[in-house]
Amino acid sequence: MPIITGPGVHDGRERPSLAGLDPGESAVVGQLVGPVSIRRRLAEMGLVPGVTATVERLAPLGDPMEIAVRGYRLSLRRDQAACLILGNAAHAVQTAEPVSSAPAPPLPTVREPVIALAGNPNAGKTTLFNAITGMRQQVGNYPGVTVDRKEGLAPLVGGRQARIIDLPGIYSLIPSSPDERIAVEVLAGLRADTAMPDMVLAVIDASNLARNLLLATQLLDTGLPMVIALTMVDEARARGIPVDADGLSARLGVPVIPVVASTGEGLLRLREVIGNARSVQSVPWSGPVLEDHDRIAEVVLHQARAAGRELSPASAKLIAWALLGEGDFTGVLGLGAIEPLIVAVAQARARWAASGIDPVLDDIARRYAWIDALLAGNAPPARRLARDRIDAVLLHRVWGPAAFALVMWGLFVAIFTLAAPIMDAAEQLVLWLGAKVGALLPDGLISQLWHDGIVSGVGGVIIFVPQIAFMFILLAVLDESGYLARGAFLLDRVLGKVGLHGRSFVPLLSSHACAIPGIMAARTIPDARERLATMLVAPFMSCSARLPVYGLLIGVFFVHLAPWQQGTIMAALYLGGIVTAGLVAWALRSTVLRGPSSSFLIELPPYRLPSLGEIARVTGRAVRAFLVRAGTIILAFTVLLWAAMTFPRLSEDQVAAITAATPAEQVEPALQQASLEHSIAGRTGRLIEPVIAPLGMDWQVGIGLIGAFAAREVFVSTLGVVHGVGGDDQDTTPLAHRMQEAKRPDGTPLWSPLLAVVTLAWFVLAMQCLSTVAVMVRETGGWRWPLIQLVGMNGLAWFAGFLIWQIGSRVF
Ligand SMILES: Nc1nc2c(ncn2[C@@H]2O[C@H](COP(=O)(O)OP(=O)(O)OP(=O)(O)O)[C@@H](O)[C@H]2O)c(=O)[nH]1
Ligand SMILES: [Mg+2]
Repeated sequence: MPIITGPGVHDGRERPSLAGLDPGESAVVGQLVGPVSIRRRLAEMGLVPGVTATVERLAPLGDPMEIAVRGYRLSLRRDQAACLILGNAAHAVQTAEPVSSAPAPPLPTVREPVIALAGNPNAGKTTLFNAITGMRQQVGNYPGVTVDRKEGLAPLVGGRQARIIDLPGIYSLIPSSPDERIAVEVLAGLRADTAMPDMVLAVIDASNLARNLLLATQLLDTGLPMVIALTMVDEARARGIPVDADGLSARLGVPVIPVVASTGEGLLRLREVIGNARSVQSVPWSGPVLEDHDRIAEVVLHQARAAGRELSPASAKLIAWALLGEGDFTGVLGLGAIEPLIVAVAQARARWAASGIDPVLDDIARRYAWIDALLAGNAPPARRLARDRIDAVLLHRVWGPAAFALVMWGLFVAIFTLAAPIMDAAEQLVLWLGAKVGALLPDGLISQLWHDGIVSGVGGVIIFVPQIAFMFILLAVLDESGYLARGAFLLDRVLGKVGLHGRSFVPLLSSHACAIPGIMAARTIPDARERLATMLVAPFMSCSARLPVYGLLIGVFFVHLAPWQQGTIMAALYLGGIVTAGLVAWALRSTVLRGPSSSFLIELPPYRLPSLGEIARVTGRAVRAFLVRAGTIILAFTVLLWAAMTFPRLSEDQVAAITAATPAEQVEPALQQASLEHSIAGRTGRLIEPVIAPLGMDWQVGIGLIGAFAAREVFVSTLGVVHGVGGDDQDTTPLAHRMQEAKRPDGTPLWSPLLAVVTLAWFVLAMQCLSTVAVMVRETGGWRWPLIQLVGMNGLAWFAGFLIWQIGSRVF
């Protein structure tokens, strides 16, 4: 279908655009040009003709740029800013005629009513969701934290309950990325996993009213019963922005309740009012485009009915919007013969073309004109707060990147140095407890399992809790402060060079905690190829499951270094993953995933003081998850591996033969070695030894590598068992010492710093996590890319290990 580009088609002459302004300069937008998807998003963000925008600063590499518009900050690339032609626009002048509405039908009583939370990204939806449902979903101060629908129950007045659905943030009802699509599909009742909402609780950020109200006008158009929760009123007050909920309610035709979800203010009122939702009868911003929308919605309803499906008028409207916005919901609907729909859409487009209407701008500009009229008079320029000035340093041309490097390096050094003393204490505690409990156990297999399997294995993993906790505390501070969006701004150019996207920053950074949420966060990337490339390289980021492995090997082989030096090695490992990810992304994007880079628009939210409660919750959740992992999967595999390393046992004849053939003082180690080799695990290790021998690894390390496929931490617990099996039951030497004493058959030490480096390289690069594979299958909709990723990453890990060992063992 042809795309109507409207009156703003570039005429070839250079016209001054926003891209040409210097920092500090302001100008009025006169016209929007360029591809329809970019024009639409710019307009949705409030950049319609007649609006004044100020260039705040350029990113250190000259691109993207940060602008201030309608009282908030937006980062966009210069080629997008070039779509904003400057000039004096004759824009529609509106009066703020009120919306006419009527009480919505009462919420259903035979079942739980379904209430969807819809609003702009970062408007506080999840904070509100958590406050009314008592759940603990992740919140964070950047747009795009929630990328999936989440359900919870909330009490209504009168003892009933409602099913509340938290959604990803949307700027408009025409989605442009997978997360936004989920939100629109839920609102339209098009998802099998979610019932059609009975009403919408629109979440509107009071400190950023104009842009948030755009979505409110669209939600009202759907006719869905609605109540508005006006969030962040505390912040609006601090900035001197008036909060006139009653005035808004009178004009918007629906109840508007001011709330501060983080403190609970206004929640009681909200619960009382939820039953009084209203739906719209007619709207004052209607124009030719909206009228055509309604006409097409009629056709959709009719088509659906013909195909034997009863749609609600709201769904039909949302589908009509999607159709006009180049989205395609007909596949989901299974509408069968959709010819009448195609005709209706084509006719509407022809009408707009004939009368010179740009469908995108016409509709959005009408809405903004109404909103501007509504806010006129009560919108003094928002007061800047002291914290708004932090960006002068953090986004500075020179200090910005320096601060970024310092923040990232500091993150890893802090994890290492702050956690070290606590870890030492934890290790002592584990050994002490192990010995105390062990003393109560009868000698024999049970005692062996306790010491070699559980204390060395699981205990060896658990002592890394402090590091995991520090990692999550620091990441939560970054999340909550608003710095992450700045990271995307600073790195967009660099990421663009390797074919990724500024928005890849958050998925990649959060993959340092765990690749699974990281891969899901890639849903906020609009372009399919950029998104896939981001997901494919995300597991190169060192996740927290690698921490115990890094920590163990650094602690054993670089123990003579100062803590800050050990922290730097740790940072280098993380950096190794990041650099590899960049190279692989670049290779993918210049071959199989070749394609243009998409647009990059991200809101830079105001800095917020991280709430201690939230940090404690995030960290608590991570530590609990780690302990649960240690107590379940790691424990189970450790025990399994212990059994595999213990059985079958040597026969008495074999023991006698070895005893006879070995000098008396070496009988004990020789027996240990022989029994391990004789076990199932030993034989399996032997089986894979030829594959890993070129990497300097022997079968004992091989057992660990196999264990790591269950969970990476199992490597540590397996080594604990490998180097502990058959030892003295009361042996309480830490794993580190036992590793240093382990020998190869020729009597040379098994572990050397070089082998440690090879193993570290393996863990940086290898894809060992089956849960990540499962998430990749879900997110990419098939097995192809996950398999390519699995084989590719492990191949790369092997090759890197091979090079390091072969070169290293010749040089040293
Ligand atoms: N001052 C203040 N901050 C709030 C309020 N509600 C939420 N926040 C903060 O605003 C930020 C965004 O909150 P979220 O609840 O994650 O926003 P969201 O709408 O779910 O965002 P997405 O999931 O990205 O769409 C977080 O830093 C919250 O702590 C509020 O009423 N007042
Ligand atoms: Mg959210």
